[in-house]
Amino acid sequence: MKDRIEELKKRFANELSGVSDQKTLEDLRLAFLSKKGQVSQLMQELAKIPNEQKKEAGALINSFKQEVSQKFDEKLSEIRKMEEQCLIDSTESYDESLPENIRRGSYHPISLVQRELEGIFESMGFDVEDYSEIVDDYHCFEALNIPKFHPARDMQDTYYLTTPNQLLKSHTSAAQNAIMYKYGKLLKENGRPIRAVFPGRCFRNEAIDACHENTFFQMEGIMIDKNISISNLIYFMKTMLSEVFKRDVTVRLRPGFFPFVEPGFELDIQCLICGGKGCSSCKNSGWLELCPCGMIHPNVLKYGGINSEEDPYEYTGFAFGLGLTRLAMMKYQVKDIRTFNEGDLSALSQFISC
Ligand code: FA5
Repeated sequence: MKDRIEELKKRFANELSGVSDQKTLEDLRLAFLSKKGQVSQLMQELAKIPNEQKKEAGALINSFKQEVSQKFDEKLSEIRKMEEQCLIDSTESYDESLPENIRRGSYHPISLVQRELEGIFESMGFDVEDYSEIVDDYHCFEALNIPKFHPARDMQDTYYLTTPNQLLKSHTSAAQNAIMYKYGKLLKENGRPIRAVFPGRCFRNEAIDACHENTFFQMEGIMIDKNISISNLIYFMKTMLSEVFKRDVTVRLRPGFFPFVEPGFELDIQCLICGGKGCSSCKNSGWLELCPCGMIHPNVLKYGGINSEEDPYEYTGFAFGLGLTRLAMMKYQVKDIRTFNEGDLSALSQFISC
């Protein structure tokens, strides 16, 4: 048995030295260590030798088996290293000190303004909410105190789906009712004021010009608590504008009619493209409607489950509907709103470093 093992050791060493790939190595392993391999055969022979020799022979077979396994593992890692090195050697080499020439993507200017505004409002304790683009008539109009056939609907003609009662939202105010239901319980039970902004894409069947698109973005905001007044509204609007423009901008507040606020205002910004002289971007008026706002109408608070019929003024709040696309026009001095939807990369990629 001893001689036989010595002879197998030599054979294994000899064959192993000629192996240079994993497939041949696996064949060799099977030849020695599989069920029908040399080591198993030695074990079968062990049964036939005299009992007094079995102990020593068994120990020899075991040590041979361990040696074969160990050498096999060593060879395997050697081959793997070799193969890895071959792969590295065959890979195209490059000089990492060379200047790169990769065309990077960039955020759309409206996304940039949206993200900036979200950060500003978050820092003032507002939650940022998402809302769907397809809504029903109730949320887009009726919950906002605009009953069916109300003339105010004419200002927001939109696109109706073939599915009954479904339409593309014409303004982000369509989310107000859902937000009131989402946070109303916390307001009434824990006294946590509702402070939320909800940006979104809006759609209107609109005659398109330099400052009107049929698809544009708004960012709605609401704040509801006890004793919220117009002063709170003006404070948040002023803070937001000074943070966005990082310079003094001239704004004006004038009365505006929206059925879902009372009183309602139009907050206009002096056109930053022409400095107020009048141009196509501001329809030659020198001003651009940017952020209508007002105190939320008692009916809207009632439909949103905030106030009861008995006490319609228990909670009060303000709402605003910021024209995000127009804000992006003013911030980046983009003269024509259509630039944003044209998909012209040479125009849009200029905002990469903003
Ligand atoms: C509204 O949509 C109201 N929901 C806003 C509001 C919210 C009022 C809360 C009061 C309280 P308006 O239709 O004016 O209002 O649109 C708001 C802003 O969206 C406008 O000032 C303008 O900046 C922008 N906007 C409206 N229509 C377009 C359009 N076709 N293209 C680009 N921007 C538009």
